[in-house]
Amino acid sequence: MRKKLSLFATLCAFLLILSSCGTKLAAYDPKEPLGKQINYTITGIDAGAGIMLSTQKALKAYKLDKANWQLQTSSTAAMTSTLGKAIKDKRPIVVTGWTPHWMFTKYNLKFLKDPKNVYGSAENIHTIVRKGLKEDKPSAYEFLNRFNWTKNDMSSVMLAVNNGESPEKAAKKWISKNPDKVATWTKGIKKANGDKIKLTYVAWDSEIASTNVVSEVLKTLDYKPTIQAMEIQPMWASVATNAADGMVAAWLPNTSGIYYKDYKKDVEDLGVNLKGAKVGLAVPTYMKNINSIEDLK
Ligand code: PBE
Repeated sequence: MRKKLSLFATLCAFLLILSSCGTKLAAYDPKEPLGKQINYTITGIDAGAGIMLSTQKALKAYKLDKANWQLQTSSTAAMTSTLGKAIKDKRPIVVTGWTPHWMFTKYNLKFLKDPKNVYGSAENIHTIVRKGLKEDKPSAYEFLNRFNWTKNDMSSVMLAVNNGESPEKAAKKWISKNPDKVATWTKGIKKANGDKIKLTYVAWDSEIASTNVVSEVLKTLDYKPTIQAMEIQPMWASVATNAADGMVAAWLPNTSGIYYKDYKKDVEDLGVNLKGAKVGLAVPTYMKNINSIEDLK
């Protein structure tokens, strides 16, 4: 009798787990309203990121806030992990997405149309340095001024890191495979005799890639670079107050726009280092009937 009872209990527990998993892991159902299926939640990243501020604006502009939609703060790593798991089970999900990023290489994702243009159209990534760098470290200044690469370049470094390579090694490998491009950045520049230089960045995958490549190139110019990850606002402040020499992580005009506005008079903008980046809300392509932010309602 006891044995039978415990067997029964085990069976019940098993069924309970199964059924609770069942409701949690339901695949995307195009016939049901999307909000209900994902708890009216957009999966976001770190709080200060421009894409988070833009998404808050989008919630208002499209009146999604009135329909109980919310933006969940987390981190890039948590967001991409949640995204990967959802895609594995073909579950519905809406994320804050951007390119270049390996999520668009690894998964079939689409940006949602943004008819109210809250996220702006194409963005460029700028290099920002501290005032006085030109006089103090002319070689670094000249290289940073020349530094520019493509979405494909950046994606290939990001993908290598995502596949388990250390950012430093991935950057070194990319440099050794692209000698011509690197030469256009460094040709004729005087070596620096072990001068220290400090770059700051935010640990978004895109900026991990660019900052490590720039740091490795600085080493070939005989600099001793240090790179330090921080949150977005301190990153801008570090360059504005001369605590850091520069950064390559300014997404403009929209995504980093509010920080640019606050700090532009205290920094020097060296212009675009990558053209045609993009920011918005993204969903897996199997969510066929969701194509615009308007469709979330
Ligand atoms: N991002 C990646 C950043 C800029 C680079 C889109 C997550 C943001 O501020 O949103």
